Amino acid sequence: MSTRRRRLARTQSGRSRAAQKQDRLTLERFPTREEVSLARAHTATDRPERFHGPHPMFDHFPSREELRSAEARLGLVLSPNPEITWRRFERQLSVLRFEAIGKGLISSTELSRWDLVTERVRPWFVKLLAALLRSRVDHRSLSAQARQQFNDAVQHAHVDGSYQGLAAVHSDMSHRMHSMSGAVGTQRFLPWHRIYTLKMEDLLRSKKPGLTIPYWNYAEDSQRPDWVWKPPQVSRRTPGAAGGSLPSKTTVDNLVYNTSGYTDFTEGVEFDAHNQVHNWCNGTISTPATAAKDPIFWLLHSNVDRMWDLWQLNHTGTPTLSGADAVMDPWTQTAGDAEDVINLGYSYA
Ligand SMILES: [Cu+2]
Repeated sequence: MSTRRRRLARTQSGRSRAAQKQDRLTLERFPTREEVSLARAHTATDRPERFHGPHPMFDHFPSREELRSAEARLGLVLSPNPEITWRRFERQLSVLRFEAIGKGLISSTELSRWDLVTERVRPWFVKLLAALLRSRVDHRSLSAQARQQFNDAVQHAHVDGSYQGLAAVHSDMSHRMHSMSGAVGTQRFLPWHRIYTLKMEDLLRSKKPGLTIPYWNYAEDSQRPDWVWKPPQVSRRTPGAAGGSLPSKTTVDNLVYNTSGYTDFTEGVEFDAHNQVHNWCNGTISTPATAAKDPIFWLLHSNVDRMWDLWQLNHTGTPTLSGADAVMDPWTQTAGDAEDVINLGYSYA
């Protein structure tokens, strides 16, 4: 035994049992062989307190969705790496290809077609996985810590003025992003607000990597999400006291599942499941020019965007826009760019 080890052993034996226990079980550095065997001899009876303490992220067993969304918010890489996952999938495809040839389902002259499809699927598959890792969740499923993260990000963006800069875009009605600007506004409402919400999410992610804007599913959740930080000068008065209403689940389900044309759908959403909600909230968020100053705006629009995404999964139909009308100014993205959330890099849980 080296002098150093002997000194260590002597020091340890002279200390209280509790202190020794602390020492050998501290994981702040790599343990020696002796420390490990000493700790092993005791693990059965006296596991250290730290293993019984609360988990830093969960106070209950998380569902798959909770775990995924926590990972996405924290920007952790516990989830599959999209490229590696593609390679696994590709390997499986080669097995299928081999089987298909063996069973005579495809001839060797048709193999190039198979490979073409595989090549076309690849970039979309990688995007899908990345988008699943940037998933927007129901705000009710956020932990206290996740809510704090969201509010911290909003406050940081408020301190440097970037929040106000982006919120001010909504006061410029020359962007024609509502039906109150006419027929073009009706067509632009959904794609414009999709890009707008994504710009805010990008801004907040620059403050807190991994964060996403949660949605407020107001058809099934009649509480205004007042946990969201309220900037100074923003007013929130009694919900419903100045008119407006929250849509029922039946109204929203009818819009999402039983409304076939894009124009009918977007008008239904804008008037019955958006304008009324803004007004019901009662305060800064109820006036188009100031609405985005209240950060609840983003939870409301995350939900509007989610309804469109759901509709898109069940229907065909796109905004009728061309030329400058199709450009989501002041940004360069077009209505076409805004069509698919997976293409934009996020998804809804
Ligand atoms: Cu709105």
